[in-house]
Formats: sequence, C-alpha cells, structure tokens
Amino acid sequence: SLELKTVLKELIPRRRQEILELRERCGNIKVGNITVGSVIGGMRDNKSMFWQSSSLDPYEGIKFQGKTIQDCQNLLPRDSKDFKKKESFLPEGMFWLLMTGQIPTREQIFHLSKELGVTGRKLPGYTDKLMSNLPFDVHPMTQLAIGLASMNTTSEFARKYEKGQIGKDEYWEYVFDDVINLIAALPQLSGKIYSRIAANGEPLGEFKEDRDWSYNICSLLGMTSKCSCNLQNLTSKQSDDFVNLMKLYTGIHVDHEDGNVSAHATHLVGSALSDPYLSYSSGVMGLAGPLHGLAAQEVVRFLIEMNSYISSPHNESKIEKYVWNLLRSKRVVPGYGHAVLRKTDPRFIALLDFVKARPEEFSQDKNVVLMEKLSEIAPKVLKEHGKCKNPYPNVDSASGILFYHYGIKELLFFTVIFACSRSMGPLTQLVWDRALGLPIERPTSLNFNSLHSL
Ligand code: FAM
Repeated sequence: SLELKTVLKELIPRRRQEILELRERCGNIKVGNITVGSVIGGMRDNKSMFWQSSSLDPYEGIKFQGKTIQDCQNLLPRDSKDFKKKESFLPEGMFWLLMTGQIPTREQIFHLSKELGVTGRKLPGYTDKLMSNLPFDVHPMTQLAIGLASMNTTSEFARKYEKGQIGKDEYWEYVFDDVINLIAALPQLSGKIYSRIAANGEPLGEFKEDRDWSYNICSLLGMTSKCSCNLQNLTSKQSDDFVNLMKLYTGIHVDHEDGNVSAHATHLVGSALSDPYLSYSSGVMGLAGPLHGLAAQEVVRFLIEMNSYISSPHNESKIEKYVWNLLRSKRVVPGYGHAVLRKTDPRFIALLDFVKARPEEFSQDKNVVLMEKLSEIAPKVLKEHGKCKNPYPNVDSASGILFYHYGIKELLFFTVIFACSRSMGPLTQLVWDRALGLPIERPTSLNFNSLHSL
C-alpha cells in the first residue's frame, strides 16, 4: 500500500503476537546486572528500555532498523533519480524505515511527503495566535515546546480517550494520526520561531504543499533560491546545497535509541498516555540542554572564540594549547565525547563528507577549516588528558558550524532544527508503545540506606 498507516495495520498484529510470546517465554530471563555505579551514575550500561527503531553500538555508531547511515544513503529514495547529484535521501524515507523496518518505494515516499505537505500547510489557529503573542526574546526551544504542547488542543487521541470512545487496541491509530500532524507542523513551527527571532515575525518564505518536508523547513527559513526574502544573499547553488544539507541533517538526527534524554523523556511521558504533543514537548525540553542538543551552538561559540585567539586555523600548536587551557579551567570540549559511543560519530563523518565534497564552498571559511583541524588534534589532547571515555568528535562538532556558514547566525535556533528531525524516532516508538500496549514506566528508587545495606 502507499499508505503508511495501512502498512502498519498489517505489521502490528504480528508484533503483538511476538511481544506476547516474548513475555511468556523469556519474562524471567535476566538482561544484565544493575550496579550501584549505574544507580548513582546516570543509569550507564543499564539495558532496561525497549526501542525498536534504532540501536547504538559503541564502535559502529547508530543503526536505523539495523541499517548504517551509508546503507540508508544507498537504499532510501531521493528526491531526484540522478545519483550524480549526490543528493541525500529524503527524511520521509527514514521515517518510513523507522516505523516499519522496510525500505519504502519512491511512490510510498512521495505519497507520505504529500500527506505531510497537505497536513502541514497551516498551524492550528490557537497555536499560531499563542506563538505570535510570546515575547520575541523567549528562548527558541521554549517557543517550540510551548507551540507543541499547545497543539494538544487538536489531539485526536486525547479527545477520544477523554470521551471514553476508544479501547486499548485502537490507541495507536489516534496516536499515529497525532504524530503525522505533529511532524507535518514542524516546518511551520520552526519557520515561525525563526521569523520571530531573525525578522521581527515577518514571514521569510512560503510553505509549498507540493514540496517535501525538509525543503519546506528551508523555505520557511528563507533559505531556498525561490524565497523572495533571501536574508543571507545565497547564490542559487548555495541554496541548493543548503537544501541538501537540511535533508542530510534531518535524515541522520532522527533517532539515537532510547537512552538519550530527548527520546527517553518522550517515551516516559507518553507512557502515562499523555498525547504525542505533550510527550514530544517534554522531549524537546530535554534536547535544549547543553550536554545534549544545545552542544551544537556551544561548538560554534567555541570555534569562533578559538579562531580569534589562534590567528590561523592551521596553527596546530596554538590549537593544542587552547584545548589544554580549556581543560585546565575544568570546562568540557564541546562536540567531543559521548555517553555510549567509543569511536568517531558516523553522523559527524557524514557531515564532514558533505564539506569535503564542496571544497570551493568551505576552504575559505576559517571556522569550518578549524572544525576539521580540531577533529584531528582534540582527540590526541583528550586521550592524554585521560578523563573522558570517548575523545572523538560527536555530531554536534560539525552541525551548527555548517548552518552558521550558510548564514544562520542565531545560535540558539540550531536546536530547533535538531528537534524537527528528532521528532521522527521517539514519535515512531510512541506509536509502537501504544500498538504493543506497553505499560506506564515505573521503576523503583533506592536511597543511601538501601544502597549501603547491599
Ligand atoms: N571534554 C572534557 N571533559 C570531558 C568531555 C569533553 N568533551 N567529555 C567527557 N568529559 C569528562 C566528563 O565531564 C567526566 O568528568 P568528571 O568525572 O569530572 O565528571 C569524565 O570526562 C568522564 O565522562 P564520560 O563518562 O566520558 O562522559 P559522560 O558519559 O559522563 O558524558 C557527554 C557524555 C556527551 C555529556 C560528555 O562527553 C560531554 O560533556 N561532551 C561535551 C558536550 C557535548 O558535546 N555534548 C553532545 C553530546 C551529543 F552527541 C548529543 O547528545 N547531541
């Protein structure tokens, strides 16, 4: 079928059966040991969450339904059939893969794109009005969380549940409809937030129903060549490259299994049967932390500051000295390290490949040059420093500085774009949580006394 929901309807009964059998056959099998170190150490290495759409291997990095980023580049449909264009796959294809575990056809993806285009044409009036009345200087992520939470006035799931009109087996269908509406609204929501922080609320571009989801994010930021208001004076080649960057960026930030703060917050809040708007709004609040999604803007500040100190981004000894000084002042090197990964983040590599494929665009940008140079020097320094478990660059090392290159200088806004992409993984899981009838999350806590008596 061309309809994602119809494909899910075929899949769900099989998965329901599988989870019943698992519970019966393996319910008492232990997955691992929970140590005191894990209890007081942010639950590290504690394998206790169910997440189907992606998995994270410390050395191989993220896999989406078992597929690496490279597999996805080879298998998922692109906008154009011309492979020479080096276009990234459409994020809609990634969403389909996360939901179903299947590689969609081009027809299925264009159908889904169209559905998101028609649904996302306009924000609900209530949300639009509420956002227009917020002070301009409210943090962009707060604006996003408010906008998303306010959309719960349109939640079909919440409405049906409140009226007692749906049984447990049907929850997923209404959650699915809400999820589609939420994801469809993200280009408009992010465009509105950007127009408020960059242009006093003046619209920067148009929403095009017949274009794909990530193109519409770019269009509403005023970043496509067709935009009447081209704030950044981009050439048409630069606009096309930016659209491609957005496809890549929103295609690879979709999911990072459940252990990360934004995914886990969405999952946890959703387990109380809060609707998808409230659940993802909570996830967005978590994404706004500097150790999580906000790291990208910290990296941009860091690179600009370092460049003003080191005179040339090629000056290796000064770069090294700068990183050592930062570590001596007990600060972290932003964009480096990871709670799970123990190798360079493959998402960082994908963004660096984007840069390497465009030397004429990036070789004169000293921040981008420094980003690349730092990725060779910082791991050596961090290894010698000996504290962090992963001295390699993570995705945030490269992402923000590329947006900055194309003229998005409002650093706090980067995480809003991250949130557009991250919606896809946690909300996929929310649909499955309801389809499989997973219960409310309710672990148990320990205090000093109980820990000492172990
Ligand atoms: N620079 C300096 N010190 C670091 C460090 C870095 N980049 N990364 C970790 N450490 C320190 C860490 O602060 C800790 O020190 P204390 O024992 O004094 O508390 C020690 O090394 C051991 O930490 P770890 O076990 O290696 O890392 P964690 O799992 O505790 O933390 C991160 C993981 C990501 C929070 C941490 O590496 C960090 O703060 N990195 C910089 C911020 C960043 O880039 N965040 C983005 C993460 C990301 F990919 C995302 O979510 N978007």
